Amino acid sequence: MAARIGSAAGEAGESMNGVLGRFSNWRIRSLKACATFFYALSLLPSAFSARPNIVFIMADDLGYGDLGCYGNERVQTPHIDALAQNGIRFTDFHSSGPMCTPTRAATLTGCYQQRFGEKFDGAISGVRDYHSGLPHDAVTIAEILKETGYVTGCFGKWHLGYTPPFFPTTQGFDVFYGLGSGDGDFFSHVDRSGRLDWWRNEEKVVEEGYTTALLTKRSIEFIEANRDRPFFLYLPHLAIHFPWQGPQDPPHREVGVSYHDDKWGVIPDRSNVSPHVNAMIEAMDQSVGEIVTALDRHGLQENTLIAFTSDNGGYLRYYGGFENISSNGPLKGQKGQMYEGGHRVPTIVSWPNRNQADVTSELAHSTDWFPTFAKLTGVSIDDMSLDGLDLSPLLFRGQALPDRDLHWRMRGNYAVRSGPWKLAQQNGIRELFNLRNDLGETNDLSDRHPEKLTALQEAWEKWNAEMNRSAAKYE
Ligand SMILES: [Ca+2]
Repeated sequence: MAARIGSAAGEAGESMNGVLGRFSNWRIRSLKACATFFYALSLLPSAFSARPNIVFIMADDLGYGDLGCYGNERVQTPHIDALAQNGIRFTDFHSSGPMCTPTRAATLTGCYQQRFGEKFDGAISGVRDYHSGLPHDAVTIAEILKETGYVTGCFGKWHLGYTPPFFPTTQGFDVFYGLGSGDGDFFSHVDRSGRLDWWRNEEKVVEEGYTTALLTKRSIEFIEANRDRPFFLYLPHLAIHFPWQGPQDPPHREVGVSYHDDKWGVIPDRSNVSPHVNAMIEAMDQSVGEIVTALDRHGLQENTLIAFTSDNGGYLRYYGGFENISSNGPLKGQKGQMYEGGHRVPTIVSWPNRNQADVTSELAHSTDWFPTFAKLTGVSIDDMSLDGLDLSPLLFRGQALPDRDLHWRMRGNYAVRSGPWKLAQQNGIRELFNLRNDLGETNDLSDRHPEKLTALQEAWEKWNAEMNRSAAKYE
């Protein structure tokens, strides 16, 4: 079944490549001038009817152990678990950064975020970076899908620019609904700096409702409005980022007040944040269930790939006495760190009858989404230089992925992964681990394997130099 379906996806690709091949040397940006032509092209049903819809759900700060299908017994996630049961669940998938902005930049561009400058090592700030964002000449997966006939929508947390013109609408999305910043009150939609941060395209809107529910409602409206044409739905939930507010928790923020020192919500018992977080997870799971139901209601499940991932690992604790927040399962460390708990994330890909249910230990990464979605939708990216790998041979034919090294860097901390080996430098302490028998990164092997340590350090420095060269034009 998987091979036949892989072939079906390939057929869609061939028909598209036949159409698009003539333009393979064009810069994606120059294709914008041909929008009218491509719109006309998109009306040709025979060439496009087989192109799958993509629903790409990204949770925020969801840890490796925060879902039932990843071993969590304190929280109920039946809808996400069902996705995993029918799809492919990754056990070795990594966010490109241990924080929000970096992973989003890499996910949407297929390139390491460091290529866009050191600013993208960590989260862009609503104080320091309010009037900047992802460079406009970065090419996003939304742009290439939009320009080849997809309708594209971003419903959720952007965090690649706080305000227009650094919004999704200038990065390939036909529609944007949600928040520009890194966190907002789930009820009042006020950001950390005390600004109303709730948008429809490039206009601020006042709207009541719980963020997760609002994003779900608008996403379903988008699915329904575009059920007869290929769509790309990017749903980057704010959940489970702070403020830690479940649907039954109270609003916290008001316009005009700074929350930089009070950003967590109303948490009566700081030693146990998990009841709030678990309610947020369960609301997000409910959202996944509603999305799947909507697809089913319109007969779209057979032609829709759903991907679910997280932008970084979970917080276990936070300064100010907050404890017992997320779960990273057996992993060491948390959001913001170079240990596995910072960047190994839950990830599921489900396409009913197209991929065989499986759990895979193949190594995969945020930058892989772009080439994977391009391949699935038949868009040639041969002339683009991307850092990610097309995952479709794994997803649809069960093939192993090629070996490759992965790299991380954030504000002086860094890591590199090569096979089972990992070098991690966190807070000036450099260690070497073998994840095959030490997933929890407890046993530093630097002294026993100095040659491996040196090799990984050299590989990382080579990568780092390449990133800095690439980023020079943005600095
Ligand atoms: Ca995050």
